[in-house]
Amino acid sequence: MNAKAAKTPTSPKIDKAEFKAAVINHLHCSLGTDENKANSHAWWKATCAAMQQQVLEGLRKTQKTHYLNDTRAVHYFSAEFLMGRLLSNNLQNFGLFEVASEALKELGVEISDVLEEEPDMALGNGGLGRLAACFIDSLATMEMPAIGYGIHYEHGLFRQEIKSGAQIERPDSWRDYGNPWEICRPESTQEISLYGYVETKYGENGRVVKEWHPGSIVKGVPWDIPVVGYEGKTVNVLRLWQSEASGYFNWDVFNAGGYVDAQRENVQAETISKVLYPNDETEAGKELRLIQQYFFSSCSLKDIIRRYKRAHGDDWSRFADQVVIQLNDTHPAISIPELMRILVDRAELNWDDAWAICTKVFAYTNHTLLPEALEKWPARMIEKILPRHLEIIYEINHRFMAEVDKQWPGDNAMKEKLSIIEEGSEKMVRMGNLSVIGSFAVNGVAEMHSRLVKTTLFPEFDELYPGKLTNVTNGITPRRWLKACNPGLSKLIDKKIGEDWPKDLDKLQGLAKFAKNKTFQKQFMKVKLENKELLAEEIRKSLDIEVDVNAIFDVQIKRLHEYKRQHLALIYIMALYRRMLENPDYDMHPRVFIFGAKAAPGYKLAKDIIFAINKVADKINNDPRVNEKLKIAFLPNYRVSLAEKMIPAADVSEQISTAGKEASGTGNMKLALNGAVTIGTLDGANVEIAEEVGDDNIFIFGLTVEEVNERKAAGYNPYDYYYKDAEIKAVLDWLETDYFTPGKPGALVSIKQSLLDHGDPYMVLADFRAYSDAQIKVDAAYRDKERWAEMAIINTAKMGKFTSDRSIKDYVERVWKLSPCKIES
Ligand code: 6GP
Repeated sequence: MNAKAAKTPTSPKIDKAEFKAAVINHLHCSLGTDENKANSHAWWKATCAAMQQQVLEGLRKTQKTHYLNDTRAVHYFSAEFLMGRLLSNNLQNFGLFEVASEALKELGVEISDVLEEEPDMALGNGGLGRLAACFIDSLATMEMPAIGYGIHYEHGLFRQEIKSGAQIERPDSWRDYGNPWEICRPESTQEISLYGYVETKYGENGRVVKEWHPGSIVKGVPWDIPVVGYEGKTVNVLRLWQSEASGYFNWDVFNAGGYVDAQRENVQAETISKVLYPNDETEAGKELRLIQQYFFSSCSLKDIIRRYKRAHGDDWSRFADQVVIQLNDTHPAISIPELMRILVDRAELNWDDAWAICTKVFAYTNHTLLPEALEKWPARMIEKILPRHLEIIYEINHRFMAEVDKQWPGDNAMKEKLSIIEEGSEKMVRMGNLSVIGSFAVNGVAEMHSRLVKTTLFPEFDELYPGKLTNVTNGITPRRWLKACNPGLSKLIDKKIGEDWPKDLDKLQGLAKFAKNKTFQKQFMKVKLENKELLAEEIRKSLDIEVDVNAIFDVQIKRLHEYKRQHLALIYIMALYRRMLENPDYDMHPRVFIFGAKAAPGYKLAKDIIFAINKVADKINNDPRVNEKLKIAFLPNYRVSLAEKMIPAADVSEQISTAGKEASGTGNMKLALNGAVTIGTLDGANVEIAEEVGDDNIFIFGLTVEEVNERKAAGYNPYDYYYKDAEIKAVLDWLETDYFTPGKPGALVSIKQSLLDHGDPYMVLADFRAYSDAQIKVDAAYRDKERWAEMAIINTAKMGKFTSDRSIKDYVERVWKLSPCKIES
């Protein structure tokens, strides 16, 4: 047996010959092809099937053990799970990567080609969705009873094409050729109700009984995706709901005059799980989105209750001991009134008992302070879709207002502020307030963000509920984000400090003592160079651009958003270009600025910034006066599998959001873990990264959150910078010409307008000079090869804190109060 497989006692007992036989068997018996005819896609499917055999065995054992032990479990409710590809990850986590690789080699197939066949499971937009994926990996690795609940979108995040510099969205059809990992469980189908009306009746002892007569009923069919923990002991489940029409037609509604609604909604049942909303950090306000949220919340709650009842019947007294639900942002917040409805209307608990259960079950994570991302739903819309829930929300609010009055007697302004209901021309339901009131714990995602949640977003709630608001700093799984994506560096680390680090990332500290060691520096930087060569090849294939692997690879990868300030980097690139044109001997180390970013389809300025980056790139890349030293590569369709290629090759990590705007960031952690040095503001988790690596190993620049607020309060005027800084003026004016868009002057003007006429809301101009100075320091540091190698090594060595295992440990100990459950092999 392979040495690695043998080291993990509970990993499946399968060797190369058996793996090979399994692959061949699936080629023959599942796919109806053979070794001579099979294309890469067939090899991929057969390899997945061989792997899935092992995975399902682990899943069966895990589920049985959890059932027999009647374990308390966490239920992670998230509208997004940005999983990426699973084959490489599952092989790694099972300790079967080498086995599979050698087995395939003997069959004449390269595993790397097979892995490339897998479509990304892109059921998320960005940080929030990828965090959920890292968390379920850590939960399984740490042997925690846990289940992820979400939506089985038919189309995940759109595929981005770049045509003449502009973003075009194409549908993502990740399941067109089937998904070998998922298992449909029709026996666990749930039904959910929508629309209709509420009838008030009087039951025994004059008890008021509310009966919801729904206008339509939709089926939720669960698809289970196994989640393999590292070393393959626990295999948990991600359960994703797909909507289907139930065939139910409500004659009550028909008779009450709702014929059209009843029919239409019935037809629309299947559209509920059709597509992921592509908006990152903006609430959509669309009816279908609210329905999606309710759909997966209700299906998941009913699934939890079904499982609970199997063990405990109608005895609700232990529900909160067995069940904890984490709300990933407010997207599943409708779960709170839904659980109240089930407990009060269906289980006939009295309100106080039901509320006591509810507020012991839910915990809520806030992921952003941006006002446009704080969800609010028109009360009218909720009333139409979920009439009973609106009543329940009002009742929750009514009782809560009494609590507020106790704390701040007669203070109506306070009531207005804390109310779940926002009064105005249109009554709105504030999902954030509902989440805080209905949860026993609320957390932000980095120290600084959590402090701002307490002091600026929810200060009164912090006073009312001392201790409820807390911090859990985000993390990333080192299995995917180092071990699997960067095999060169992983092997070097294994040799230097042993193989335990993927499960105990603090072990990386052991590398710090080699940071000044010349031999280790060379080895470390050799791996980096090899990774840069691979990325250079990718850039050549995808963009037909040649890049110098000795140049600094400066990487900015994240959703495109003004607050993330890709346009700050763009303006700096243009300034560099000018400097080089004015002074052909301008002294700088060659640099390649590499971008990856999707813009929300309706976010005009974000799309304009993508367009501008590509237009500036065209010009510079083809200008022989500068293109030996300066290149720009915007890689289209940024996604998890592309990140896995870009991150290992990065020298510099751009984390340049306006202070106070990026809740945490997780790309910053991934890049630093792979030896990239950060240039960044004191924002989100950058602050904690700086604490870990020390000031000498990071380039911090720009206004602090306090300074940003002071400038704003004092009346920030971007024109001051425009008129005082000749370089800023020249660059912004350049945007108005047709230099980058020949024959089309003004094609890039919206960026200038946003930075001047629209007040530069994210203080790009205020931070420009500091950013430029920091970049000059980066350049100087890079030229000192030993200094740079030392910095890169220290970055890798000091990332222990940012494993998602640590985040999960924080949640488990401080919020969820869970215990691990060992799975015997
Ligand atoms: C993101 C935050 O912007 C990012 O800073 C953080 O690292 C990530 O969540 C994980 O916590 N927020 C979102 O993606 C979002 O949609 C509503 O927030």
